[in-house]
Amino acid sequence: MMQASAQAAGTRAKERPSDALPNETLLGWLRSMQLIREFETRTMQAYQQAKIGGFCHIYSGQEASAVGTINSVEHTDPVVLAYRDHGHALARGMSARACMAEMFGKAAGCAKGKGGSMHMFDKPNWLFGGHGIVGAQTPLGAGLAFAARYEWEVLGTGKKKVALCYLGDGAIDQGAFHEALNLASLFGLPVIYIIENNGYSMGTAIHRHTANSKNLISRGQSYAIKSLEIDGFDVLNVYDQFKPFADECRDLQRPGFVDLKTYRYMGHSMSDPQKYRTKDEVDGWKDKDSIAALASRLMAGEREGGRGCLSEDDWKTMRAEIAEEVRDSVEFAEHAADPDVEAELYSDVYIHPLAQSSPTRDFVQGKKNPLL
Ligand SMILES: Cc1ncc(C[n+]2csc(CCOP(=O)(O)OP(=O)(O)O)c2C)c(N)n1
Ligand SMILES: [Mg+2]
Repeated sequence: MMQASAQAAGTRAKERPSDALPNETLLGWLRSMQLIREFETRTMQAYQQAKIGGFCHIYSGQEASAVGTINSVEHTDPVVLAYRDHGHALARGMSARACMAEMFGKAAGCAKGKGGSMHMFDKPNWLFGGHGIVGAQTPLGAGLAFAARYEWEVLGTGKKKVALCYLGDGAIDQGAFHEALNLASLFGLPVIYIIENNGYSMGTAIHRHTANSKNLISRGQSYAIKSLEIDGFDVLNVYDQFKPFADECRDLQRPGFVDLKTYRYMGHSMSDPQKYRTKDEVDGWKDKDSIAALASRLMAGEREGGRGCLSEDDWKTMRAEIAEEVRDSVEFAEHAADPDVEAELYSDVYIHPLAQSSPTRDFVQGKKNPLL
């Protein structure tokens, strides 16, 4: 009897999508999460030294969210973000140099230094920006999905894609978000709204800023959108739950809604005295830190459910290499050239979307919406 249930458990465990991933992939994820953590630590230092201006929001603690979800989709699937965006940019493949230079306002930044911390745009990596207006990216997520489906289904020029639109728990009561959800459901737009639910909107806890806060997925369900809750602090769990969900949204060309529960270790932004939470609360989350947890899993032998593919020394070396990569990015950003104001001030600001022959122009000029 015991044997049978152990066997059943073994079979179940083998069914997790992450079990099929090679060690190299998981080591890559560990590297990616540690890169984000180290990058954010250096960013805070540079900010405190007044080398970075404007608002700046640190992602430390939330790494498993970006790494687990972005690695569940393809590189050409569009991604659009809120302002806490450095981690996603790095997870998507932006170099530490391009990301840091952007924050320093330098021409070598991903957006030529015009965007800064909150606006990580990166065309080669299909990153359609961080956005500082809470909820502003949610209609853009619907638009990106509309464009992708239009290209695949109507123009026959693309492949089936799924767009990822990230937002915080503080953005779900914005009107624009509900308008976007409504259209996504009506038109069958392949966009997944990922609520990175870190429990706070600035200094206001979720139960104080949103109604029915323990049941966020009811927001998606009320628009007949398939919705899922994920423990977002364990990167393998994020992948195991999110990968099949994203595959289905892509296959069926339908939207999705995810309440991904996570936590930020640092204040809301670089100027936050954090009077709204206790040190014990923060420490409680740090005790189950996603990076430490993945490292232990990769170190543990197969008998303990691990991979046995990482030694203490390997981990030390990996952290040292990453520290060097990030140190180099700061040095690079410091010495990089400022943008040429004359040439750049008004470039890349507006384009006339209807100026050229485009699907948008055809659509706006009165052709019937083919997705309806
Ligand atoms: C439309 C709008 N209202 C208010 C703000 C001010 N504001 C900036 S961040 C923020 C909190 C958003 O919290 P959440 O969406 O949970 O994201 P998190 O910071 O936790 O990642 C607010 C209210 C804003 N930027 N835009
Ligand atoms: Mg939040």
